[in-house]
Amino acid sequence: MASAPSVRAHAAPLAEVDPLIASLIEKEVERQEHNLELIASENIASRAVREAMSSVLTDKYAEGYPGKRYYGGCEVVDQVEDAAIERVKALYGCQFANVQPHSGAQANMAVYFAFLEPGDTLMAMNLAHGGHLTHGSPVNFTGKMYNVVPYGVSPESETIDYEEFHRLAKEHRPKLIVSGATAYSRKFDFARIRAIADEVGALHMCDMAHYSGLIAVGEYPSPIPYCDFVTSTTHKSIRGPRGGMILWNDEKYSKPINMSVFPGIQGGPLMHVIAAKAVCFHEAAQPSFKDYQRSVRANADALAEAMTREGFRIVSGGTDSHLMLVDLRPFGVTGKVAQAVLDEACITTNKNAIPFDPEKPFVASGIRLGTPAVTTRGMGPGEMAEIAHFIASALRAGEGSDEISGVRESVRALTARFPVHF
Ligand code: DSN
Repeated sequence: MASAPSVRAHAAPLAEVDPLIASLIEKEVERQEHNLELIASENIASRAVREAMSSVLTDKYAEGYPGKRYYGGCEVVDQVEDAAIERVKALYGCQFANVQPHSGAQANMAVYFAFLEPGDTLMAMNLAHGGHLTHGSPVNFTGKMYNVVPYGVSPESETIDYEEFHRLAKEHRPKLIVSGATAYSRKFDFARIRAIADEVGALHMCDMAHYSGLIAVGEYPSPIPYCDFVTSTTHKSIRGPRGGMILWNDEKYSKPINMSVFPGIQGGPLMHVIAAKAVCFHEAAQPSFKDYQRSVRANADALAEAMTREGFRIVSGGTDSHLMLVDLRPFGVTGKVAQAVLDEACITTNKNAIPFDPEKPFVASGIRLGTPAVTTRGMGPGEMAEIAHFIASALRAGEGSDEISGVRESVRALTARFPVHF
């Protein structure tokens, strides 16, 4: 018997139903193929992760937690969420996990709402020195709700000034200290921060979003043993779907954290995304993921060295992670101009303030570069040297010049050798 017309329409492919959106997705596929993706917070999720994300699990309401839902029919999604929780606990060696936060910002919000009252003191890295919006920026809810004490780097070493950190903690006695950053390439001394937190009676949360892939395989120090709570996104170096998570070890935190996520700040969990998180954690437990993260690190060192040879200054002189901040002042361009010029050359970066930046944040004196996405494509140190040369050539050429089209052709030739989507 033929299907009813409405059922047939429901099964029609995207290109037939919505040619505009289908063609825009196709254009984004093309852009990703031809561009060099150097934004440190981006990566390329696997086909398996994307399949889970586009699955029928998007249809299911499952407010609550496995075994304690507010909806019927959750027997399958319970197993999905349990798998994600068990896998992430094994990956990071922790006792408890909540995989429902829709984003890193919501993971952070859930912890803050669980343990802080409005007006409490929160100490976190200054956004201008590498922190994150949700670490106390005045334009974010954290800056509006809490008494924020920012810590930063020393002007000489451009690494965290722990003596000043210690002094600030003793003076302000924060209720919560946040470690982790979005534009800090060096290692955090989590043990030292734990000791300071203990001395002043503070809780310690690490937002490991940027470093989570490296941490999963021991290529960056783990904050887990030194923190009350660890938050993360799942789409940066860990290479999963866009989303967040919270990890912890002490059972007394389980109820406040879980209640804070749901019903505190979220309703129904995104079960298709949680399934994709489970796939990501499975992939991250494979030996090949360790090889991948080692290459991410090696490529970051190679890129930093090659950029230095090309005449750029790398903030703090190098990197211990997947990212670096590049001071553009030796080239006489701002971050804003550099980002636009590099876009023209099909090199995707983001302008970024450098510590003690004389420019406004929207202009900035630097760009931030990261190696997770180009490493996923299979590029190695040789390609990092080529990329540094392309960046230097593009910035010397300037916007709208003939030379830029030459760089763009070279970028296209390089990206054609390393396809993204097979
Ligand atoms: N916006 C992210 C980044 O680019 O680092 C942080 O959430």
